[in-house]
Amino acid sequence: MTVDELFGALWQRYAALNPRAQEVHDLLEARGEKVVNDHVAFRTLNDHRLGLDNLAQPFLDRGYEPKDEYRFEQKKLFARYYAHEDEDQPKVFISELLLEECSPELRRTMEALIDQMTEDQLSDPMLLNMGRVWQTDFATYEKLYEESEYAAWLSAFGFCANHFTVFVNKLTSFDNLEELATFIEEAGHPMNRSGDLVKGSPDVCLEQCSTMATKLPVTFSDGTYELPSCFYEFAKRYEKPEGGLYQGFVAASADKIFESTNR
Ligand code: OOG
Ligand code: NI
Repeated sequence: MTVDELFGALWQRYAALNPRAQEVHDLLEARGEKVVNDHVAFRTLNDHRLGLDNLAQPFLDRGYEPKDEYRFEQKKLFARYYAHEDEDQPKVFISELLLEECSPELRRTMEALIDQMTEDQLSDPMLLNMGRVWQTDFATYEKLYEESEYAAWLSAFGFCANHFTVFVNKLTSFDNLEELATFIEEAGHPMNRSGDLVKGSPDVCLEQCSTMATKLPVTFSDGTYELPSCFYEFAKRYEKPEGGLYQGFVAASADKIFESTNR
C-alpha cells in the first residue's frame, strides 16, 4: 500500500463516520477549490501494544519521521506529530491517553476493552483503521465521559482517523478563516466555538478552526445512541520569523480542538 492508498483507506472510514466532511469537501471543490490536507489526527491509549508508537508505524514505514511533542496536563494526553520528507504529504498528529494518570476505574475499564482484542488485531499494522474492536455498553461510555471525554470517544469509536484537516493556504477563494467558517456554517455545519472560533493567530504562525463532530447512531449492547463521531478541521500556516512555513502545532489551540467531539 502506497502512502496515498493509505490516506485513501483512512478517508473512506472517516467519511463514513463524518458525512459532513465529504459534503464540505465537495462544496469546496464545487467552488473550484482543490482540497489539500494539512494533517490527519488519531487517538489512542499508552498501552504498549497500541500506543502512539504502534499507530505511527505505517507512517514510519512510508517515509515519515517523528517531530515535535506536546503535553496536555488537564486532559492527561501526550501527542507527537510526524512529517514526510515530501512536504506535500499531510502531517500526522497522534495523541494518547496516559492511563497511569487516570483513575483506577477508568484504567480497568479501558484495559477490559483491550483484553477483548485478539493477538492478530493487536499486531495488525492497520490497527489505526480497524474501528471499534470491542463490545461495550452505553453505561460504560457515560461513566468514562464523566472523567475523560477522550476515553469515552475512544471506547465508542475505536481506531480511525479522528479528523482530516484542510490546508487553507492552498484555498484561493477565501480571505481568512472567518470567511471560510461562515461559508461552512451557512451550509448547515456547526463550528467548534470552544475558546474562540479561530484558535491561534499569526503570532504563533498557525490559525485553526473545526466543525463540531457529526452525531451518528452508535450501537452498544444496551441500545443505540447518537454520539459525536469525527470532525473536519481547517488550518492556515504562517511564515516563521526565520523563514519557511511553520510546520508544528500549538498546544493551547489543540487543547480546544480536542473539544470538537464534546457532547
Ligand atoms: C486532536 C486535537 C488537536 C490540532 O490540530 O491541534 C489537533 C484530536 O482532537 O484528536 O488536531
Ligand atoms: Ni488537528
